[in-house]
Amino acid sequence: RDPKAHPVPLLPWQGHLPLSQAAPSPNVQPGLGHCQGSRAPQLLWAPVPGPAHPAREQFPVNIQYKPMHLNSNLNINDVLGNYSLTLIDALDTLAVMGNSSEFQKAVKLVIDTVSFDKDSTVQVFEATIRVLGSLLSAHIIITDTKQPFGDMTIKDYDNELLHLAHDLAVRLLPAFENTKTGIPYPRVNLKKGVPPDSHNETCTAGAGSLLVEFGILSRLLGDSTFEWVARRAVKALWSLRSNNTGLLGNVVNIQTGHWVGKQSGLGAGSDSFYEYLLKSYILFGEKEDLEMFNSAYQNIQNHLRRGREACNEGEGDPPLYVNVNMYTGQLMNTWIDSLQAFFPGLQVLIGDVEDAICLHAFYYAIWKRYGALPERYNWQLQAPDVPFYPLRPELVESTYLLYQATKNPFYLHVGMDILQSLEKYTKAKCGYATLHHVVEKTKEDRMESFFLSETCKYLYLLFDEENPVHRSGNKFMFTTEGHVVSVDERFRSSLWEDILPAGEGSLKAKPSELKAANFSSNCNRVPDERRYLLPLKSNYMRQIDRMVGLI
Ligand code: DMJ
Repeated sequence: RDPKAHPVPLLPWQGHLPLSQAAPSPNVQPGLGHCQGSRAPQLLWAPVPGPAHPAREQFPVNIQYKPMHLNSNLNINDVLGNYSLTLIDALDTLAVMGNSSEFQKAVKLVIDTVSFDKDSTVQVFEATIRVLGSLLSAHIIITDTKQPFGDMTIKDYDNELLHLAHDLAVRLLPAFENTKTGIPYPRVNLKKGVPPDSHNETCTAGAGSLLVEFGILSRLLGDSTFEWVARRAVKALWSLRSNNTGLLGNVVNIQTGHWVGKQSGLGAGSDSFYEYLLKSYILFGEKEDLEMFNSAYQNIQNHLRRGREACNEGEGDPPLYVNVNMYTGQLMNTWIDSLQAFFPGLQVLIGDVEDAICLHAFYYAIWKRYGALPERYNWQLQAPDVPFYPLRPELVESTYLLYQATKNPFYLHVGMDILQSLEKYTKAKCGYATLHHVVEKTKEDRMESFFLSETCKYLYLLFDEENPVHRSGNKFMFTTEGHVVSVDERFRSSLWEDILPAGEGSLKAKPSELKAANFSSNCNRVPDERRYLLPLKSNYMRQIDRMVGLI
């Protein structure tokens, strides 16, 4: 890293920053998607009793199933979509767990009951990662000639899940029309297209992390349309980065290209944008994705990372990634959010394991303090800014990937700790419930679909050493919603050169090029002799524990 890029004054960790210098936390609760919005603190409708049905969503506390058109809370409906979200999002979790009978049953239910021909307005991003991604993942599993998860084939399967995925993606396409920048509208009505009163503002993650799912669909169908629109959105966002810092903001106007939200960070509104630059490269091998990722990673290191240079050596505060102004690199606030806990996992994928260890340790300390991760934690005040925990997976995802990279049993211990807190604080009569408040441990009658598609899957895989996902000969990648897709030759050859940079369409980057610009080695592995030592030296661990008020 370039030390000049973040010159000394490191973060005034222990409350020395006068409050007047720190932007106050906005008086809104972040929504559950990537993009923030207002969010009702509690569900506003009374549960309606009814039998379980795939078109109804599960409510863990009151054991009732509700058709989703009963309420008018847009922030909830536009994620749930009234299309059996939980059932669809959980499909490949059943396969990864080797439960072929339940997988086959669930796939048949989806084929028999799910339709996207609905007057339902959904978030393009959420529909893509939760629904499109899961349908594609399940389709790939069903049609895999090797059947690595056991017999997941479906009798008389006629590509129905691929057709459903195609149908959904076509219904999302209007979001990419009539936008001057090519950056899509955030919401679309599945029957009527973009609603007339639609916002022109969207968040970076929501608009710029569609390429993995859209690219897979394009490559399976041999139709470049989907990849083309998703790639155009990524490039449009990329072209809007600051000339000064190279950073992107978190909210942009899709017509003018002006940044409405100038906060640059790794959490809500931004996270999966970076994740998908790298994962698109891993899957499709297109060099331009890697180049964008490497440059973004370097800018993140230069402007967002504070604290000492090395995780496990030297003096100073523990490394942390903060929220800064995209144009100046100046600190914008003193909170980090729970979504950012995915970042150590991404660092593992590029081989920056040492740095991943530190950030992960910080989030784990917060988990230990509350038995959950508050949606936003204020590191200056040592307290949650936004106290709910909707069963998010990011910490366990990073824990799993760090365990795979280091095989250090410490990460099994972390996983056990997370599992026990989930059992203790979130278990409800029929499922697991969102924590309304991590200190008070009050529950909300809501179980997000990513609990089954990600949180449970990563926890399961952490302890299932022999899982087919880990067996050599199999190569899988997880989408941002935790859906497994095989890293397959099929996805590395596109039939089109025209949508890729001139002359480079067929140029695939070599694995050796997968190297963030400033690394000293490509795969910065933790040496074997450290396997049974704490991944982070105990004095540094204690330093973090003190910083989050644990000791
Ligand atoms: C998931 O839907 C995905 O992981 C997304 O990229 C980020 N947020 C949620 C889970 O917290």
